[in-house]
Amino acid sequence: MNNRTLVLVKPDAMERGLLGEIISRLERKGLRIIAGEIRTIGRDVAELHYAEHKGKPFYEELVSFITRSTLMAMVVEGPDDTWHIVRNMMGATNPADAAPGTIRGDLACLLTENLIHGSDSAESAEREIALFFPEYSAP
Ligand code: D4T
Repeated sequence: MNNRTLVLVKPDAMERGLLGEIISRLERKGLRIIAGEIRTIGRDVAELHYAEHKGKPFYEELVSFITRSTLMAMVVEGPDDTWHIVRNMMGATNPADAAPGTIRGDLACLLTENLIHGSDSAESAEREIALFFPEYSAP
């Protein structure tokens, strides 16, 4: 299913009270939140989610960051390639490089506190939805 993607509103965004702003941007774009939950994830889920980064110099900091307080996980639905629409709205990974008008470009400064995660391909979306919301994963 190519019209759903996984979004995480990361701990820094939750701590700064930006959940409403981020959801509002997604909704104003015309996307729908079809599932969502505020959770604190453990190291087990963080390691599965960030498996591709294991062994990189920033890995431990990344796992500590994503597990440090609550995040909001959600399944976002829209037209084909919704993952791509959300990635464009997020802006570049490093907020210092993210264009004005994007979530990171408008609301963040630091690579290590970049507010939001969105799946980076249709395959990642499927894998990540299965990890966070197995009841919404493709049959
Ligand atoms: P996520 O996965 O969090 O949505 O971010 P991106 O998809 O935009 O970027 P990514 O997977 O390359 O990086 C994951 C996460 O690691 C942080 N990071 C990244 C970091 O702290 N130091 C670094 O050098 C890099 C490359 C930021 C996002």
